[in-house]
Amino acid sequence: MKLKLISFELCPFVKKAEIAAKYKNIYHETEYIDLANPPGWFMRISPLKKVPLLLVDHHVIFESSVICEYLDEAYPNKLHPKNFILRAKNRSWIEFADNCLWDSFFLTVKETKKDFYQVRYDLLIKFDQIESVISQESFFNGDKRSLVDVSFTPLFQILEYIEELNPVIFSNKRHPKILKWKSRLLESTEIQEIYSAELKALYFEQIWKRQGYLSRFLENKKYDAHVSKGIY
Ligand SMILES: N[C@@H](CCC(=O)N[C@@H](CS)C(=O)NCC(=O)O)C(=O)O
Repeated sequence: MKLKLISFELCPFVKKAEIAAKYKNIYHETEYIDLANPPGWFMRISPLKKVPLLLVDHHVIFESSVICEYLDEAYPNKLHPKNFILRAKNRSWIEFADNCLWDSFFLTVKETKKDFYQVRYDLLIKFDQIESVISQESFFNGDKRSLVDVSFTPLFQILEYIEELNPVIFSNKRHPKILKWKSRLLESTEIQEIYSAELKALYFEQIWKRQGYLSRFLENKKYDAHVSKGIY
């Protein structure tokens, strides 16, 4: 089977697939596209015109959570638990992680301080719910890494970048278990390899491009001359 991941470097949904492949040691090619100017072949094969796509020989698989599940089912070293109930609950929390990812996107595009803080409020309420269900051990389910851990990792990394600009998201007092879990996930060698210093610089540039409230926390002079405004 030949695997190719159609990717946009900064997309957190793509990162879910990359992380799952990395933890499971799955060899695949990657083709990066420019989402601001997507190529015709991509528009023809992507049903929702979105990344990630996983091409498995001539088959097109879309939706990041489905891609992660395919990789998990088709290759050894399972991340999903065997137990049906636990697996269903994990799927629910993966969906929940995707909802939080949208909040992290909104944090970067909301233009006013009031709107930024409203999204932050919504996200922290979601964090309260996560805090009440995560295990005290290393990973979401306990001592074994799962696709829930994979799905929350890009969210935590993006929020770390946002926190560097405006430290109002993570609180050890309100969410001590999340903070420990986040550190464990982000400190792993595999994750550090994916989130390079160059990628971090690109994230900051993207935040600048979006010209939301958050971009006020960046030194604008270094971007003004060469960065065009836009979402991607
Ligand atoms: N639910 C999708 C979301 C993917 C998604 O929104 N990808 C964004 C980039 S991060 C995209 O391709 N956007 C292109 C567009 O909306 O035109 C998934 O999990 O794969």
